[in-house]
Amino acid sequence: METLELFIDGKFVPAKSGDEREIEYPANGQIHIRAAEAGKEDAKAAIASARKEFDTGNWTKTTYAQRGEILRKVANRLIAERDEIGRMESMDTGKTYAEGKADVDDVASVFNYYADMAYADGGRVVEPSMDGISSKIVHEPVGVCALIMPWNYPLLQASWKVAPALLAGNTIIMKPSELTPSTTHYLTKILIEEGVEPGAVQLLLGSGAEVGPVLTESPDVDMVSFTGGLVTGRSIMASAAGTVKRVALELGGKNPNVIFADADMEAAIDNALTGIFLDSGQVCSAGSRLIVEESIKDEVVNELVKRAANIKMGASFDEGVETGPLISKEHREKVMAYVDRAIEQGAKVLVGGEIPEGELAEGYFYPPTILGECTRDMDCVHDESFGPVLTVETFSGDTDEEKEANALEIANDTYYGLAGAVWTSNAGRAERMARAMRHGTIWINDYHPYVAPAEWGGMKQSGNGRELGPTGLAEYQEIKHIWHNTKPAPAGWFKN
Ligand code: TXE
Repeated sequence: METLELFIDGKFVPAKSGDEREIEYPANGQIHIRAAEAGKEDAKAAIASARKEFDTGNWTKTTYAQRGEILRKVANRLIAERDEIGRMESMDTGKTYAEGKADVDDVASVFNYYADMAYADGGRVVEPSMDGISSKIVHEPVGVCALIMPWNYPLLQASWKVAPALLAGNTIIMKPSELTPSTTHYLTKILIEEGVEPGAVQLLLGSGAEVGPVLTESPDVDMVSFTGGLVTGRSIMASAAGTVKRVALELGGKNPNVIFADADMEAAIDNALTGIFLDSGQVCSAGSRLIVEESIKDEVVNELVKRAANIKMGASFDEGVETGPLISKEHREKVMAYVDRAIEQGAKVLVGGEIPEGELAEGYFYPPTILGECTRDMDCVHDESFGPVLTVETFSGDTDEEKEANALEIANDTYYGLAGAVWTSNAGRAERMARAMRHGTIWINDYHPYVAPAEWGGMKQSGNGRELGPTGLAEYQEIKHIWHNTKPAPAGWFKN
């Protein structure tokens, strides 16, 4: 069985300790590949190499145009090898093969977007209105960037960080989730083959708890960009404080999906289903909190329950499968504990909630689950389950203003602020709600789409910073002001 190696100082290498980890296919729990398990010494070697390349290597001497060309070639490779890369993604995550392949398309679009940005992103000239002075703002790389990724969209989350970080001229240390190393490992090969300086890319595989602190505490690492859980995000922010690193965090969400009675009901219900059950709910922007107008609650919930019961779970490559398992046994236990607690606190399981038996019993499957009778004091409406679990709350009001105010209050009653949606045929209401909802992305009459040119990220404890779009590039740039006096003269302040 193949073992994926680390990439340190321009070479694929085993871990110094020789340790390896077995990687499971979550649909049946079988080991399908092995990966080197990096330790602290490997992390230090990766930092030293990335530092050396940044300080004295060739990568920072390349131009934006040259780096953009490399990103374009990477995008072309991804498209050309989409089926195989999609297969790797499905094997590590258990997601359906269709989703695995669709992810690769999205990844290629991110590389293409930042390839285009090579020509769009200039500095700017400042006009100081002083004779002989030229003043300009230039964009420079931040330095050595540690990029730490989660397991739900391994390659996609990597691309949101890798493409802008490399375009800006940084050197990078990638650390995918220990559960899903394959596609980031393969991306490393592609990056090098398509022209990235070998020292500009380092790859650490294995436990974040082991190598993470080495990366986040090192004075030789200038920035950490992290996507993952809130608890880990907090600890990364705290440990980066010692060296005042730049920190970008995307930490998930508890995302409200608000449906008014005047919405297009067929579209609203269908998208509510996709919003929460796509990728078995393991999506940071999952519409996990349904907030529906009281008068249409029964109609909406009955239909959702009926359709949720018919979602076909199964292994990635099986015909007709619509959703896969959860990522791991441990993660499924967390989701089950979340549902148990919800029941304890008074929620009612309307559909799902039981681990499937029969042919799915080998994998880490958990069925689409809907919890009714949820109230705002329950943990389930505030905490992220990161599984296929939808909570239902209602709003009402005697007037339109009251209804909106009530819906809004519930939608904003969360310590997260990543994404949300509003469904209504009233354009004014849609705009009012979208502006007042405190979440980084709001969909009106839609759920889930995103595009590379539009920023992505969270308010409140969903994180800080933005990925994608021009801001996603700015995250990886230092801004420098260069003041050039072409007619130097004594300042004349001190007279003696
Ligand atoms: O994530 P972790 P976990 C949420 C979701 C899930 C919870 C925990 O609610 O149930 O997070 O998931 C690395 N220093 N999201 O435990 O630990 C780790 O190796 C540096 C939301 O799987 O956050 C992996 O590469 N790095 C989310 C990455 O952090 C550390 C996606 C994410 O793992 C580290 C996934 C440390 N001390 C889960 N400890 C989203 N925002 O989309 C771990 N890591």
